Amino acid sequence: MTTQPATVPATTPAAPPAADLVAAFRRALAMTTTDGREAPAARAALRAAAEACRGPLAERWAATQAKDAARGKDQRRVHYLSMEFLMGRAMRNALAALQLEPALRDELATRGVSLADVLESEPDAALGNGGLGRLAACFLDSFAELGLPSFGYGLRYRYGMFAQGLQDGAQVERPDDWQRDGTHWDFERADVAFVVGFGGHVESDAGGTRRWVPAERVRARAFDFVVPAHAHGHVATLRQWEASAEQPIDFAAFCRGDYAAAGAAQLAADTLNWVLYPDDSTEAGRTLRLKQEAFLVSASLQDLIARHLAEGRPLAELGRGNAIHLNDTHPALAPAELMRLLVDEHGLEWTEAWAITRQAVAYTNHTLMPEALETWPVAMVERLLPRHLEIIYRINHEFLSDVRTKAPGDDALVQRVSIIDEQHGRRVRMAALAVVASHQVNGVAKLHSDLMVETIFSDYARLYPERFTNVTNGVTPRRWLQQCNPGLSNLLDDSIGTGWRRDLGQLSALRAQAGDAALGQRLAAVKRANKEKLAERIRRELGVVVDVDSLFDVQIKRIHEYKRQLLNLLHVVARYQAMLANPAGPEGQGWTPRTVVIAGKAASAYVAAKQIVRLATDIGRVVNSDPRLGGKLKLVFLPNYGVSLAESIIPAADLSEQISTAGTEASGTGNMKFAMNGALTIGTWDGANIEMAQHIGEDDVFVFGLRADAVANLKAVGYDPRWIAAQNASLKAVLDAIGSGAFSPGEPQRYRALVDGLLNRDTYLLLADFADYVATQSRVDVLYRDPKAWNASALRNIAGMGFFSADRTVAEYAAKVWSVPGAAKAAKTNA
Ligand code: 26Q
Repeated sequence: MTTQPATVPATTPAAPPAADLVAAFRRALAMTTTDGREAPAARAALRAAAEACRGPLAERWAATQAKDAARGKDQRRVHYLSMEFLMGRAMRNALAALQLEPALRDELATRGVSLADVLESEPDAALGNGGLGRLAACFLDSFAELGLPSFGYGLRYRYGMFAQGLQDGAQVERPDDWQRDGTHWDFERADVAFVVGFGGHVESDAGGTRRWVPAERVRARAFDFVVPAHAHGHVATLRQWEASAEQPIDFAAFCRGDYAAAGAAQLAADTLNWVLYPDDSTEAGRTLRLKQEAFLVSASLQDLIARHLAEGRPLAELGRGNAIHLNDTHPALAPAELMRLLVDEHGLEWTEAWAITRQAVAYTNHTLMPEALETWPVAMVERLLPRHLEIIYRINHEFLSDVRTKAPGDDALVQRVSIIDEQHGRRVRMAALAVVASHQVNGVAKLHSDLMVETIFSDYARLYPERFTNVTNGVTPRRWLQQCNPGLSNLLDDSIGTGWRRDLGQLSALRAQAGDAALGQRLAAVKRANKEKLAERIRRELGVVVDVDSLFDVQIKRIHEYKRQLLNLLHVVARYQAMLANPAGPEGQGWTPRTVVIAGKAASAYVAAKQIVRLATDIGRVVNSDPRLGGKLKLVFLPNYGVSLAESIIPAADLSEQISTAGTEASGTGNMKFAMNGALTIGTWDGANIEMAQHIGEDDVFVFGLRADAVANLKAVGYDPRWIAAQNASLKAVLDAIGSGAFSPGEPQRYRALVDGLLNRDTYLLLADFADYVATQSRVDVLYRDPKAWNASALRNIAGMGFFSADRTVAEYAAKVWSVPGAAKAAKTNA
């Protein structure tokens, strides 16, 4: 399958002459450094280099907007609303897109600075928690590459995801001051600003029109983060809103000398942009979170309508000309706000406005966990957004009368599907609002989409089956292969040509060469070089020396019980004990040396997740210093996981751990990044692991554990973890060791509750899957000892990953969810 862009011809833009860049770089450097004779610090060089890229990026942005506007009435723009965009660094991507890397490298060299150091000095824009935020960032990259008329919309958080440190092995959180040196990549649009209201009351005017009179008014100012394509001059835009008070200071209060009162409105506005909320928000933060969501939605939709009208198109065509996509329910106030703008502000009839809204809105669900589905107390919505609540009530009223027509007399159904939950103290169910307002609702991998309509959305799916669909996730091959793994990229160019960079489906050509031992050895050499770099980083950051020839076994992702980092740790302890008990190894074959790498952040309020982090560091301390192992087992926890750490770990991984309880991981996207970089996967039959196994070939994936239906059955008949532990001597020894303080001698009870939780409940069935997991890890060991077979399998893994490009994912959304003209045909001819 190929994934050529739907709308943009594959032309290479005239790259700006390198000499221009160098001149601009020198000018910018002269303005930022105090002493022109000394080698600039990496950060000063970074700023100057970014400054030099801004001109060409701005030109591309203007050309893209002009081209999109000129498409006229057949055009459909996509508006991707997300509370999170986990962009990471931008410099390397900009240099690649503008083809300026060699010139900058040379210029820096003359000043005694290495490009690598400059790139490393860039802070991550970590404006997201995890997969959902990174997916949004990958989509922007594909929007650019596909030339899709689009805007990403988000908030310009002052502090992103917290920085994670370790103190005595436990996680500590520090603010992530990613803007401390200023921001390099965004363009303030002084002419783009809207007022967003909160609180107040609703009145009726003489004609009966409802009008909201907010008590608080905040200005939303636009900052555009520009994401360039590589193969042509198109750019994508991430428009991030920053709040400021309409009246930044209360002058009367200032003159009275009451400075706190004078600045109160600005402070209230500032808090809107203050921090990105983690996924387990505390009660205290919830009001602010709801305000953030409303702020994003209102500013973005006002911007959308203004652009539509400025292009001379009538409001009646708003739904035809614009797709509004909800990245999970976080922006699910959008349909209510759009109705308010269309009916109250622009005078449309309710029915017409609703038709427009339904035509525009679509929603992606990213989780099946019922406890993770967002709801807001009606009282809170009424206080902050009184008019929106009225609108939600009316949407619900009309929806429920449709339900009553379809299922007369089924009051229980009406209660279950209502947008207002009356059972838990009256709350607005954001997922219900999103489903009711959307023309398409999708999950992010086949299994997830199937389970979505069988479980959380089963009632809605029976009422409106045509609304539900699947679009399997993908990742951008530019960042996750080309840029993070230049060694492998060159090898691919040599063996299958360079076309894979825009059309990842071409990776399949590698399959025919998978048996080529020489190619396998070249792949292994690339991997080894990447492992050396990672080993050096581990030594530098943690002081732990790891064997570059050992199997690098990696699990990096948010720390969550369902992702089962703890199962990974149980295996490490089991292996440790087995190595001590039997130094000769299984069947006298010796132990395959392993380096287990774990990284990930635990939400600050998530006690169990933080315990897992601490246990990982505790086990690592004991194992890494035990001389009896001869260095054949190491466990390292790398702190402060984020996009750039992932870019350095993934290319160095031999084995990718994707071990969630089947049915819990909606998709996963890290799994894709690893396989693309030639790691083999050990994983459950969950999320996108399943489709990966189907594309790669099941023989080349280490699948283990209960499947989703078996998990559900086991829970239904009654699961007894204690019985499992009693049957398995090795498992029992592992739990005894952890629970009795073998890894926390200073505090023997530290993990008692964690172990008791496993024995008493084991919500995520770690014990049920333990034996199969350990046995499967032994098969991994055996294959690793046969480099020829391992390399061939790694090549087949890469060959199977063409489908998992975000370019394919976005093309699929464009065709079947966003109805972008031409996209369906392009997707079909390219399928
Ligand atoms: C909710 C309410 C209040 C505050 C925060 C939140 C919140 C924030 C973030 C809820 C959920 C999230 C993040 C979810 C997420 O990242 N999901 C992941 O999405 C990926 C992309 O589709 C999937 O690959 C992962 O399987 C899924 O876990």
